Amino acid sequence: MQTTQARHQEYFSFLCSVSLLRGLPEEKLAKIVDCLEVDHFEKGEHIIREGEEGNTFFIIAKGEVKVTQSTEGFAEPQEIKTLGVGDYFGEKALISEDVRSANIICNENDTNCLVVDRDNFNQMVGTYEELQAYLKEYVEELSRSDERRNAL
Ligand code: WNU
Repeated sequence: MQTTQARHQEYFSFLCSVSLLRGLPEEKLAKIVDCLEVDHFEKGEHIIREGEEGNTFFIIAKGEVKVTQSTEGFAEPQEIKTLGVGDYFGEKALISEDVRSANIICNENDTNCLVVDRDNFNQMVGTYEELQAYLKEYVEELSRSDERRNAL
């Protein structure tokens, strides 16, 4: 069995490699590791459903997910992109204080996500202005690309 300390070290090194978090002080990253949960998913499982309320932010530690969205003129949600290790999702509902704006579906068996709840997300982002500004900008860009794509 892996010790708590080894697990801590493993996720700490992983978070250091996540580009979004570059610039956060080490003690901050260590705190995030302390309040992380790890969730496992199998191919085809919904991790996030469009229209649902959401209070969590995810970072992919292993595997792959796809992003789909209901689109005008199509019966089925349309695939927008795939995300892999080191990518993250779920920030939009937290930042825009809105429901989930797309589906996130597991695209590979044994996908692992690190999950941060709203309080910890706010602590992680809130105390770091550059990160907050970057995400806010990114979320606005997502809303514009949703419109261009005629997302419902
Ligand atoms: C997109 N439109 C919308 C992605 C992940 C992180 C960043 C892009 Cl900074 P949520 C559904 C999630 C949403 C986003 C993610 O899906 N998403 C998109 C789009 O074109 N959402 N509306 N592309 S991947 C991605 C940028 O994280 O957050 O909480 O749940 O609405």
